[in-house]
Amino acid sequence: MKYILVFRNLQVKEVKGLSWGAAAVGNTQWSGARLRDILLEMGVQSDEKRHVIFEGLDLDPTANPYAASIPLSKAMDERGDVLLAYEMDDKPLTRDHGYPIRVIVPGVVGARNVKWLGHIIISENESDSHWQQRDYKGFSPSTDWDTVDFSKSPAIQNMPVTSAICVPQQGDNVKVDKDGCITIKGYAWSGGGNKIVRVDLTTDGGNQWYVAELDQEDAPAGRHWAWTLWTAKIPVDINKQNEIEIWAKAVDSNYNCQPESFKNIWNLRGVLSNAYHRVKVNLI
Ligand SMILES: Nc1nc2c(c(=O)[nH]1)N[C@H]1C(S)=C(S)[C@@H](COP(=O)(O)O)O[C@H]1N2
Ligand SMILES: [Mo]
Repeated sequence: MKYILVFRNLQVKEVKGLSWGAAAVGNTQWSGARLRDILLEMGVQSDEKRHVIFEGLDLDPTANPYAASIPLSKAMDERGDVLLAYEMDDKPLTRDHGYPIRVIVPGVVGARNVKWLGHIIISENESDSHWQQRDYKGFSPSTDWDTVDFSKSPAIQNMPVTSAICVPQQGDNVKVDKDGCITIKGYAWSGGGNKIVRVDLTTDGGNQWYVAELDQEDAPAGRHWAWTLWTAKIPVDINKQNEIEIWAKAVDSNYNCQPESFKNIWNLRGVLSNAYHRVKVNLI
């Protein structure tokens, strides 16, 4: 089972959050026990109302543990693949990644993947933790810290579709092939187990689009937890311009695609920032 954490930086206006850039991302293989099996063994029955709260053993400065919750229905879903993981890449978890046990909730924002797991609580309510109630929520671009009402937005669970250009990087000098092309590589991912069905690239602000080759796992529909790697060979005309801006956008199996600009999806915490990834490079 694989999962990925995706957060991206905004270059619109400052956020009170973390500047992840396009690189705060991981894709690895997790092994462990299915949470569903453990809960069934304990006689827990699924329903549409309750939640599973996970508490870590780490305490914040006010002595509260890190905590988050997911709907019980996700935990009990046979196709939800929620795991109590004790291995990463066939080795015991490292301390930083949650030794001895962490929760893996594939398709869902990193914040619900509680590390150093201490308690599992079945509850009528979501976790009342700071991270569930007053963080990791989306708002309108016009909502600011004076007007925000965190009770008005749902906690982020499934993440939106996103992609990033990894090669070349911003400011690189890129050698044009003999055949007049450059090669571009990156990743794409969508939350909720949605498959990446296409990645489109442009170097002229969207007049001409090129479709990338995809490299992805052969997962069942709705269980595409891992990232998709992509490669595209794109023709460029070095005589016309020697500085280009490459844009990438991914499309998932719901035919949702990334929004064009960060400006229109800006939010005060800088989360869910899945606009087109843009990289400026020099052709040589
Ligand atoms: N116990 C505990 N679990 C936690 C956190 C934490 O601070 N404490 N941070 C969460 C957040 S916000 C993220 S993005 C992921 C990061 O997991 P990683 O270190 O494996 O990348 O862990 C999550 N689980
Ligand atoms: Mo996070």
